[in-house]
Amino acid sequence: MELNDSTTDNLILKLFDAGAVKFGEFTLKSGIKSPVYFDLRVMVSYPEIMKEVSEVLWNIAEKMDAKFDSICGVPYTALPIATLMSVEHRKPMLIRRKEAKDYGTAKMIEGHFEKGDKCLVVEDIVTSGSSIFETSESLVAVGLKVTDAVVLLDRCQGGSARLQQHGINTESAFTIRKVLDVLVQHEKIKLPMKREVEEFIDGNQFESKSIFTPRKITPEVLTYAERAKLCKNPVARKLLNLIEEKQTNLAFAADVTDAEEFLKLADVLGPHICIFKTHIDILKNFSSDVVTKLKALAVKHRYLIFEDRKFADIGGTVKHQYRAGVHKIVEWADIVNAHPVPGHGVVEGLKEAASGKQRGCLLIAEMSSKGNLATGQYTAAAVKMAEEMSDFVIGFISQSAVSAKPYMIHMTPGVKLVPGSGTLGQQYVTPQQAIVEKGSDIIIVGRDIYEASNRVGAAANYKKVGYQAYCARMFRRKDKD
Ligand code: 5BU
Repeated sequence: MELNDSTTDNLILKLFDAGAVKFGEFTLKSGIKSPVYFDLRVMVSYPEIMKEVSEVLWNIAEKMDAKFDSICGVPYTALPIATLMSVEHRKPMLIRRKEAKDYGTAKMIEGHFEKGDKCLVVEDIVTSGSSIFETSESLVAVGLKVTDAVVLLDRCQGGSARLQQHGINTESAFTIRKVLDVLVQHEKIKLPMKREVEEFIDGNQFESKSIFTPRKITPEVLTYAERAKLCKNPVARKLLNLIEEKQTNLAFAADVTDAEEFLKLADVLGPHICIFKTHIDILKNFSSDVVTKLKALAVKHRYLIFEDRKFADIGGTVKHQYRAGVHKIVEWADIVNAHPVPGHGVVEGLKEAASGKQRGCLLIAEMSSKGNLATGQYTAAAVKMAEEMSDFVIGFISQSAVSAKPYMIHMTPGVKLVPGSGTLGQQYVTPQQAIVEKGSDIIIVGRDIYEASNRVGAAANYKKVGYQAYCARMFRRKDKD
């Protein structure tokens, strides 16, 4: 939806003169090298340009006949533009936080709204469409509707088509092709540069099929209890059912070294958790009595025990490590996990050792620590291996829903109410980000609970926030039905 030519040309030239369009070699967020770069953040230094851009975007929304109750700018560049549109036309604005707020609230959207209200998304540039999509997802998660987005510049790389597939109609003031034409016409760039950029655009299209995270589909359309019915493995079934019954998707990482403290936590936190996750080898005073007591507490409070042993050897060795030695893990842990790096044998070895018992295994498909190698093809291979052995493999340790199979359970460590970096490379996301945005099923929380002055209060809060995030995901489903 281009505006009349002279208005568009003028605006493009003003943006060029302000330094918002640059030619050279630039590395984009995706890692791809681009011969052109738009930095529309510089607009904040040019009030007249800002005003003009906001008017242009408002006019586009009017021409689209978009009906909306509020406006939300994709953070950060589009925030001032949305603000101007809101003030000038007296339309309420909403702000989407990039990070959840302080302890306890985990609020992603600021401002007043009613469930079912329609919100117009405003953005400076659309490339893959993922920024608009993410903002829209956060709005939808709290009950808003998003059907329209207005953008200043479309890089013509397939973003609008992808958004359209998700029901978001996106209109731009002008395209990158228009920018090139105007700049050549006004002798700001030469023809070869125009050709180079055009070649880049043609060679860097985002496929409209591989839209965002298709895996989000599964967890979002079924409840935990509905998914329980689809599980072959009885441990997975039990876990999904008890999550729904106890209304908690919190796994507690019991990383304390004293057995007495460990058992105390297993008792007092019991009502708030679905899983008690152990690193049994860090206990300085381990005895078989500890696990006998832990098992009794797990029955009393109805949670499962997950020994985070991360097996990573050949099948024959992990079989012994699982059932023998001091800890005899197979005797008491409902769930264990393994690195897929040795190949199928690691799972086969564990499965043999668990024969005759109700046990489940998680594969580590992604890790929370900075610089870890479990990414891309490695993650994809982990998913394939798990799906091939789904009688014993019940899911993943991952940062997102890596499998679309409804019987696969995703557990995410590195969770805190305030996201950021921890010590020794640990990285944190919020429960909202893990469950709503990344489509995970269970949050794993350690130090934010055992280091709290009120441990039970902290666990109760995580229980509430984690389950609310799941409910927000389900609300979105109902909205779509
Ligand atoms: P924290 O205190 O909430 O950072 O504890 C996280 C727990 O999850 C801790 O027991 C780790 O060993 C475990 N963990 C993790 O943090 N990141 C991973 O990728 C995997 C496990 Br796998």
